[in-house]
Amino acid sequence: MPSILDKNQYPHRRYNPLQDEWILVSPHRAKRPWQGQLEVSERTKLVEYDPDCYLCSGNARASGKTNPEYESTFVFSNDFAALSQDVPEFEDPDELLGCKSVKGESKVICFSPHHSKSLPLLSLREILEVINTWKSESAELGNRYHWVQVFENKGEVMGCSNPHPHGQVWAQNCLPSLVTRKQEQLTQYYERNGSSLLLDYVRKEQGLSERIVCENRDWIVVVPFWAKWPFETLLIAKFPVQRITDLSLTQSKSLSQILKLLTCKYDNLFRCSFPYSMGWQGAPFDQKDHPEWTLHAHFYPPLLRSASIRKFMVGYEMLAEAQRDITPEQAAEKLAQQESIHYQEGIAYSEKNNVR
Ligand code: H2U
Repeated sequence: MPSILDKNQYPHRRYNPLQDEWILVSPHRAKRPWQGQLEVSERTKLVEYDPDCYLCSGNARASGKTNPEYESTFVFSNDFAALSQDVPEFEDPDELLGCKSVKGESKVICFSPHHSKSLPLLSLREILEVINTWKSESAELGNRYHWVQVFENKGEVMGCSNPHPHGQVWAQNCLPSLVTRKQEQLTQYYERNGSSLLLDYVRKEQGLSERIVCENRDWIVVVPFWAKWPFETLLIAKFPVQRITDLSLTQSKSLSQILKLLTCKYDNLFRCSFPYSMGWQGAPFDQKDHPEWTLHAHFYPPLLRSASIRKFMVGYEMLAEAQRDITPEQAAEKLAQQESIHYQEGIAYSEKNNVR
């Protein structure tokens, strides 16, 4: 048995220690020429206000309620919330038809009044306002609920219902399934090693320098070793911090920088407003110390080869296990190579300065 496997040549499985699952990597399939066509980089008109948008400032929502004339971020209770505070206690432990009640809340967070400015097009100050809203909503909901999930669905392809940049926050009184598994994995690692799995992982990635997309003093972005989605990334705090509510102003500022950089690179990769689902995960809000946790965000983008060619998790993935062709190392290299200036802002610069 060789001591090293050429991971660019042979199919192999990689272990995801956060979810205790395996991912099939088939690098030989990615050897076919890269034909990821670049879409024509037309400058999309960034409409500032859409009179028909449910989320724009001053407009009426689907529920008939009217949004205030907001000037920064704006949070409201989801008019069609998936979770409710008003649910009677119930549990049926039936082995085959198990069921129990859940209490919670869902809110929508508009990132700014500008109808078309997604995260990479917002200024650092505006991104900081989004981060501060994530923090304050997490703190408020964390007083009442065990789990607070901040997330953003971006782009129609990810089921996002409205182009006005927005995210959501859902909170519930028990840990959701994927989080329960992550909690178990982090706890077991901490009990075995006396350290945080993710901080140890950061050190390993820094030592290898194979999957780093970008980093600054406080944050690092990697395509994780076990990534399922072609350009999936993990944004991890490089310092011990368990919850988003514990970030200092400086750490939030450096987060705004890395968020802008990562999302610019994403948009530049295929010259489109890069779709994804992203979300923050940190320790549960149960008033306990959780040294096993390190605050992090997952980005799950569906695109594979161009703005219009996506990866589908079907067939083998639905029945057996996730599979990818392009290796995480190749994906990280492609992302790392992208310019840090957004292509739309680059075009604006050339137009202004007569550069062709
Ligand atoms: P997406 O992030 O997936 O686009 O979801 C937006 C949420 O906004 C969605 O859950 C809510 C929908 O219920 N919404 C309102 O609460 N009021 C509206 O007027 C439009 C959309």
